[in-house]
Amino acid sequence: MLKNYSPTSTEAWQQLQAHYTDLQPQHLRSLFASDPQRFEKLSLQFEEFLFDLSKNRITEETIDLLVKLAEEMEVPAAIESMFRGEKINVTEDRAVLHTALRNFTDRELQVDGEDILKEVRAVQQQMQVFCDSIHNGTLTGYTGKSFRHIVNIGIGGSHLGPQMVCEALKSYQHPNLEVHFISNVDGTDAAEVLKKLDPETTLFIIASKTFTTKETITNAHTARNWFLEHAKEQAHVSKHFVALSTNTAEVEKFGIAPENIFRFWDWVGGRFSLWSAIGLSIACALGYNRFEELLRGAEAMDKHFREAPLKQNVPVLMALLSIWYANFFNCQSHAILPYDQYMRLLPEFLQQLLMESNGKSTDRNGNPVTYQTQPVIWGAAGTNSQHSFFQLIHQGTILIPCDFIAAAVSNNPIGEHQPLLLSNYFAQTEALMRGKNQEEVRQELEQKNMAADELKTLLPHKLFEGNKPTTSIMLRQLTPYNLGSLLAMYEHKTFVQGVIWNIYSFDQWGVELGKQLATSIEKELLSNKTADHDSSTANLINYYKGHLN
Ligand code: G6Q
Repeated sequence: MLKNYSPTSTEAWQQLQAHYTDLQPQHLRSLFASDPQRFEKLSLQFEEFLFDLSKNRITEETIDLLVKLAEEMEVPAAIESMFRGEKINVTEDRAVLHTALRNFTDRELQVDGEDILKEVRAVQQQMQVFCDSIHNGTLTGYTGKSFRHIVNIGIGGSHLGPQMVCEALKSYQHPNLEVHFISNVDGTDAAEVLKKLDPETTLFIIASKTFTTKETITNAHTARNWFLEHAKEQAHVSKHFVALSTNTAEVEKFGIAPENIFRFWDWVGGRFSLWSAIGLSIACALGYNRFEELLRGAEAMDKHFREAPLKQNVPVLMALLSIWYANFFNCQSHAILPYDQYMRLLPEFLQQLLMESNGKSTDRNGNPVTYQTQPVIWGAAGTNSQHSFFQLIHQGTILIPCDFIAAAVSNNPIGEHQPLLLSNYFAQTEALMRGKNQEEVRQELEQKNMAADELKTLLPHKLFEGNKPTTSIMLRQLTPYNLGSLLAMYEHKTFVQGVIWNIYSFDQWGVELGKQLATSIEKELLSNKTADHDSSTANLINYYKGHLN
């Protein structure tokens, strides 16, 4: 079981505090200048990836102390507990085994007396047969036409992962299929997607672990009504609707036949579920073999995470860096900057993964934590983001650690685009690290023959402090396999941060209160009843009711 004590009570924490005081004033420029081996010492390779940590505000001593912190917080034992299927999701009394979904070994893995790997393989087989029959045209719509549109209806963990992966791997997509996503309960989402579809060639995938999520069930009914307006006969529904769920009873109530249900299990958390049946839209879009490559890439990272010593363990080191910035530099945000248009939804996906998992303020004893936990995750694709918010990262008053992610080989090698993209990628981390000092700005302005007065006025605005920490993650090419490894890395990083912060990463009670209130307010909106609210909420509801006609 997971250990349970505050990280602040460890010896390493105290040592890190002292070390921070020494290191904080030092500039990355001088750290590079004083150690020609800095890159070699502070970078790691994993298969086709290069993880360059050297532009972070760290030294080898920082890594040693952070690793000591991980040891004192018993991270290795926690990793084993997760892989072995112990019920580490204590508040929901569940195991956490998304790793079992990409475990291709022939060993057994028992949960509550069942070999879950056998069940996993059975569903994977069902998914493969289904995808193949869509691609080879043996599975058709009610008029005998092949499917051309796949629509995933789901929200949160049943939406963000599949959508992000489908977008990231678009260049591998089956040429005759288009994938669409409906998630928001705002009718606009469904309306805009349905407009583009032909009911005869559209397959709806209703993705919901619980099958009770209001948004998804409402969207599913809207889709079914739209479909029936065209298809007329109820019997045709079974040819166009399938479900991905752990709750077969609710799915059958909705009218989906048992053979059209792709199961998964309560030990798969929503935001960790793209590897399960929830990934059916991915498998349909790419073909099952490529979906399997994604799983195999994740499996390789799982193996590394479980076996590599902490000091060479990529997810562990990535987690420790985040702890270093959140708890010692007091950074309250972290930017994810993929220099890859296909990966532009990665920040959104990681927002849920990290913020829903570790946005907690109660420790495992049930006490309020006394230190910062998850910072805000945000970001957008480069180079677009350079032309919007990079100003603040370079010259603002807050320190924002960034992950810069790029593939060496483009999936769309057109003209000089890739060298141009990557020159920006390299330039930004270099600029953030180096900055531009007085002397450099002065020289630059003098070369432009600027008048002394003007130079004096402009100089302070052109200064760049530099010393901004970045981690560069490079991969050879964006392939299903490599994407699998990258996502698994972030999943494990998330877990390690939670272990060190002594919080439970796999529940999400914080989303419940809003849901409960929405359910009772919905009743109020659909009737003449009024309930007791604060004056703000009451007047907002009145405003809405006053504009109904
Ligand atoms: C993820 C969360 C949450 C969940 C959605 C959808 O970890 O639990 O985002 O995925 O609320 O839930 P259902 O799949 O049950 O519809």
